[in-house]
Amino acid sequence: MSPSGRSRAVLPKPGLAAVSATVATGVLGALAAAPDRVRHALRRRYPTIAVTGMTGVGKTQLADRLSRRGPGDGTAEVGSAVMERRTRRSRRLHGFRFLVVPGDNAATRLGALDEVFHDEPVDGVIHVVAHGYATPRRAAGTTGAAAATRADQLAAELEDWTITAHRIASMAVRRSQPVWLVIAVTKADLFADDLDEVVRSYSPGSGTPFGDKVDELRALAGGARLSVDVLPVATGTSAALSPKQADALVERLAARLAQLSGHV
Ligand SMILES: Nc1nc2c(ncn2[C@@H]2O[C@H](COP(=O)(O)OP(=O)(O)OP(=O)(O)O)[C@@H](O)[C@H]2O)c(=O)[nH]1
Ligand SMILES: [Mg+2]
Repeated sequence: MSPSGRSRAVLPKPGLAAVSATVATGVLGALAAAPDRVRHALRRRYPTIAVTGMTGVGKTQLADRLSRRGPGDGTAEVGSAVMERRTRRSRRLHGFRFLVVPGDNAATRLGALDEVFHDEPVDGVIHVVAHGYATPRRAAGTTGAAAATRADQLAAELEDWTITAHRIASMAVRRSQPVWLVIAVTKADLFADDLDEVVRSYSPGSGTPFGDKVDELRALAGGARLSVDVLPVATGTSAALSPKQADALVERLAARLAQLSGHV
């Protein structure tokens, strides 16, 4: 067979290639190139959501689950090294774009926080906590096992929340439109029997150290500018939390995101 004959048959015309590239990029690709008015309309349909929380808490798994993506490759030991972008496509050209900020073991964390809270401020925030069940992780680039007790991890959650809450407050006061926050209490399969109590401990007005910081954030940002929800969720299952119950929690979170984004 003549090599030139073969290549002629396979290579598409340049015009065709350009058209299919445009189609493939679709609605989201158009976002970047569109004039302001169109960009606003598309952004309402596909709002951006920052996913924050300490390392090992379950951000990547939750974003994968919400975007109906399978679990990624084995990074379980060190965690995410860069900001991850995921899209959930829902009905009638609606959906969400998730920006998962890497946890505190990643060198890219500060830049990612600047990006979502300052450079291109997001429409909403999912802050992920896990009742001290964050998987201990060592800093990227170091070796040796990571060890931390649940008490350590609870303290680290609070420290991480203090930093993130400040970022959310300064974003909220600069914005003209309201910002929403969902505190996602994940790994609920690990404490399903105490779920209500745990959720309450992360809630405004609960009087816990975490709850006090939520109250401070609301006072700083102003109640009308910032809405706060606290919802349990799980990507894992256990004897106390069936796959069906875990699914229902994820769907309840997704339904709330749609409400907050004005999709329903
Ligand atoms: N039991 C249980 N384990 C979970 C759940 N969600 C995540 N995990 C586990 O927790 C570990 C950390 O999850 P990741 O999603 O990688 O955590 P992350 O917040 O992205 O962490 P960094 O990328 O380091 O910031 C993984 O081993 C997950 O399998 C859950 O709902 N239940
Ligand atoms: Mg991750």
